[in-house]
Amino acid sequence: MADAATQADADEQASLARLVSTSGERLPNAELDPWVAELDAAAIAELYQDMAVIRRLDAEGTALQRQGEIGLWPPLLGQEASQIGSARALRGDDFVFATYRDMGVAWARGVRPSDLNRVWRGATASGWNPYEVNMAPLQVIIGAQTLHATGYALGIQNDGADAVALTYLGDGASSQGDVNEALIFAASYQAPVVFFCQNNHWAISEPVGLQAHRPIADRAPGFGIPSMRVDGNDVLAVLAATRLAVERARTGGGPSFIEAVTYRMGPHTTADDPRKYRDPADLEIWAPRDPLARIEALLRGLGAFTREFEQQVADAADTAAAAVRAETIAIAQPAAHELFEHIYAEPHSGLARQRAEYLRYLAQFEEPTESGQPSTDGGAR
Ligand SMILES: Cc1ncc(C[n+]2csc(CCOP(=O)(O)OP(=O)(O)O)c2C)c(N)n1
Ligand SMILES: [Mg+2]
Repeated sequence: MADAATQADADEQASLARLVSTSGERLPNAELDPWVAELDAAAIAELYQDMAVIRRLDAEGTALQRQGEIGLWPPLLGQEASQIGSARALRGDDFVFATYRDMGVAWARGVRPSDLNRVWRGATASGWNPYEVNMAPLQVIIGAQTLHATGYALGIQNDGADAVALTYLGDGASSQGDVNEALIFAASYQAPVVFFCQNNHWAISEPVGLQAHRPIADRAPGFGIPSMRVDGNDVLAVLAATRLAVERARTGGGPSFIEAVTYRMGPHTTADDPRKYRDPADLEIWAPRDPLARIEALLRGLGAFTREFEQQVADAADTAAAAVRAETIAIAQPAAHELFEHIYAEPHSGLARQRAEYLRYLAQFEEPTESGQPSTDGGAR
């Protein structure tokens, strides 16, 4: 990094709310401490295990893509604390609207990891029933999910319920019109929604500094929404900040915005090669800020990172990885006509025509059957 960039990085790090240092020291923070006061070593160990399991599932995702079992994988490496700390702040009846990179959030909500891969394998448009886990399908249209979350939060408000909507967005998404509209509506109606921005410093190949000449968190007060900037690699700080924001929303205090400052250690997706646009020295700066290493150090200090615990974590990661692999490989390709199902709630003639045309088209490529006619099941396999 050039001197100016090194200074900017140091200033940014110094500006973040943090509860655990990179060497595992528990740091005091008057605003955040009360929100994690009840966490004992066992609870912190659970957060660690979650992070270790999703790191392993993430590596498995990349491997499955490289082996041709899924079409694409967007790695979350480096963002484990942001995803686990925020998702673990929620109640079961809260509702999550997240993005393609948020496999760790889905894990924390109880989504089966292979259900994500049903989408990445091209077998379905939505891998799970959103109402079973209170989490919408992962959104690929940048920023769209923030509007869904605000709309859902308005519904909660209308019902007089005390659930909260939590939506995830990236640093790049913060420039999107949808996100700005979602913020305006959330503020106007004081909707119970929390905006959780994972600033991982990149929007594909564009560095965050290009679009954010000030911290992204600073934008929210302009909408009348309180915001906080936390160390996104510190799972305790993320958990505390999200609990604070969720409680505010739950008790009628309206929306909040959290900027979790983290770093995308891998490529944008398996279709990207970051060596083309980023200095590998950046990774050396971020590696010592690893979200797992600091919690391991904290737990060691508490005498809780025992050999048995290490083995338990390794077993949990192995089990999850083996399951996602076996289940993903077993996902069958659906029949082509299924593409036309679940698009509209009710059938209509335009859709029926397209479906018939598509099946006729596919039928040209099929071997004739005994009757001499190609089968028209759309190639179910
Ligand atoms: C509306 C829209 N525009 C453009 C894209 C292409 N696109 C995919 S990912 C991405 C960058 C998003 O960056 P960020 O919001 O920081 O999220 P990250 O990938 O870093 O998690 C873009 C522009 C898209 N998917 N949707
Ligand atoms: Mg980003």
